[in-house]
Amino acid sequence: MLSKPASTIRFKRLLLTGAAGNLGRELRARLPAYCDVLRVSHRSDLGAPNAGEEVMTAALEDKDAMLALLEGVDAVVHMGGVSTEQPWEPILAGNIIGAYNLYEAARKQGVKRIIFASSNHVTGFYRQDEVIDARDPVRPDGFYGLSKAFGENLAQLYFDRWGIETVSLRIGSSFPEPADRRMLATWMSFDDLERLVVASLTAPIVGHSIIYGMSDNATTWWDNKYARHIGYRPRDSSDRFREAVEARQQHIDLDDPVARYQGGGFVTKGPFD
Ligand code: 15L
Repeated sequence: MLSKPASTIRFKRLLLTGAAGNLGRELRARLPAYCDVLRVSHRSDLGAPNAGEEVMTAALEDKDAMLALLEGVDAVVHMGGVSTEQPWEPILAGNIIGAYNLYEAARKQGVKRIIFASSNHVTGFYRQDEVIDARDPVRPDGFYGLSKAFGENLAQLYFDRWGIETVSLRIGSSFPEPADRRMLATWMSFDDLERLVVASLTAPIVGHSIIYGMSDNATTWWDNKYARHIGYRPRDSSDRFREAVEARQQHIDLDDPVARYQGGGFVTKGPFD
């Protein structure tokens, strides 16, 4: 939790989807500092609301439930959906149909800004010796990355046609600590996640912007030069973990695609049949 909120701007009602997921749980604890009411949702029951919360159960593939979920909210932080490589069917339901239902509900309910949890796996088949930016062509490393690329394109369409703004966050690896040498480049602390989400919610004008979600790491594969208008300033860095991580993982086998590509382990996951 930040000792001082990242912004003094307050929303009346924010919606957080996927509130029981790994990052959803972090943001559930942090977003009340920025709104009068935080509406939290998940496909399964979240239990009783905390102070300042409204709890709603909604599966992303349930169109009617999604329409009700978006009623009366100022902005959405969309963390819901499938967040790992999985068989096609759950990805289709959560990330393709679910994303469509979310944007349709936003259009019908007049919601004007969505913060979309995209992923670095949209570009996971770039190599670890390449530095890319948000305008390089997508190279998904699986069906999960492909579904996130769909979500980003959907966001672009809903901005161009209906003026609904989105910041697509190509989140790297947001965990308490970087687990391996790949994550020295991809890691984002939970405090920086909060800074990134709040900057994306409060930047005056974003259209459809894409930004990689990472801390201020010395090693980096991503250049956020097209997202400076968002005003995200990471304050953490994976560097303080480097010694311990390198001691644990001295040798890297470059014949292994997991070590060669930015998507790491995702590039060899599946198929699942
Ligand atoms: C993701 O998109 C996943 O949601 C997360 O669990 C991590 O695996 C992360 O990417 C990563 O690339 O480390």
